[in-house]
Amino acid sequence: MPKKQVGKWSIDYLQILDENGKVDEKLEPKIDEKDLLALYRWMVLSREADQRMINMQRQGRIGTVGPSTGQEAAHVVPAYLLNDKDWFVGAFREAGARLVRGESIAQAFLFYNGFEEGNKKPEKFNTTPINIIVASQYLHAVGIGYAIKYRGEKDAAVITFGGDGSTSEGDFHEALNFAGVWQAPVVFIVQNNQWAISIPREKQTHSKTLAQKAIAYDIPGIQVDGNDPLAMWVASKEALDRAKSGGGPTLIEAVTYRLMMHTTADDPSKYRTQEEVDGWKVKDPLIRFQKYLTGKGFWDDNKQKKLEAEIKAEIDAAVKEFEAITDLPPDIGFDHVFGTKHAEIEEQRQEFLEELKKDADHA
Ligand SMILES: Cc1ncc(C[n+]2csc(CCOP(=O)(O)OP(=O)(O)O)c2C)c(N)n1
Ligand SMILES: [Mg+2]
Repeated sequence: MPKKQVGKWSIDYLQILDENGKVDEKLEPKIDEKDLLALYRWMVLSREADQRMINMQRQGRIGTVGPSTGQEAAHVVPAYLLNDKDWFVGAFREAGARLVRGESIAQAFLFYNGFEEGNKKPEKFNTTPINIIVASQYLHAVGIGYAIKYRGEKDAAVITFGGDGSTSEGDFHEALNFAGVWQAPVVFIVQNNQWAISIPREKQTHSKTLAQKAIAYDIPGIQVDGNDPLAMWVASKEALDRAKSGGGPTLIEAVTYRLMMHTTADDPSKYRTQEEVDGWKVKDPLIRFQKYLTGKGFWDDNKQKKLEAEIKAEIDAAVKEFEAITDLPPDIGFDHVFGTKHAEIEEQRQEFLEELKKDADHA
């Protein structure tokens, strides 16, 4: 008996605004000037806050930080498209998206200084805290998506984020599988920034794309230029609309690049070349977005200078606000390990406090 073909699959790639700021007019979405300028502002704010946090870490004024510089389009744009009923279930490299979702810069400083208090969410938004456990957020997202569907909530969906490395975790596949089975309203966005600490994308998987992982679960998957805000707008909007109209989940692979270190605790020059980094710098989402806005007559040098001054003042104020918080005891982290007191944790707390005292006595 001859073999029969049971299916045929392919993966599309979407780019609308290229790295030179040239737009494909046939694909260009209609976005109001107000929204375009707001998006650009969030992206610049995210970049500048990132840079300030790196400086502060180097000065010993803040703890370890994982910068999202270079990835702003991939996470700011989808977050901007969410409404108050939607859920944002992030990982740890979506700083700009969290600002869009109402978290303050001072709060981010607090979090990166080791205080769980920085994870307090604005009441207005459905947002889960920063999640460092690679890929586990996808399962939370599917659970929330399932609940939205079960309760019959209207006009609500979940957007969840992870990295290229997260796609090698079982949690990622379990989440995609059940999102497919349940047709849960979940948009999975994988920020493929080419590296998982020192592991390059090529060593992560033999697959040509990460988007094609969707095929196994029979859900739509698309590869998008993640440094192109217009392509991220179109792909995210389409996926959210599908989720909200009963069409189930989508997987978006946002192809981008981590321009800075994994966290301030590592040195990327040990595992990647400057040529590679330089090759991606010209694809920076902020540069091409600025060119696009200028071409539309919405932007000029004066506006840029004014914005930079405004943002610097905003971040300066956040630093002041953060550094004025001096009443959080250094051992407060131990309060949050379990809901109730735990003998072993209390022992560790005592040990920690004794070490601190020794340090202070030697100072
Ligand atoms: C379950 C788990 N394993 C390992 C780690 C340590 N770790 C933190 S980030 C990271 C790499 C993640 O890479 P990727 O998913 O590409 O995200 P990126 O850091 O590039 O944004 C690893 C291995 C962790 N936090 N959780
Ligand atoms: Mg990565």
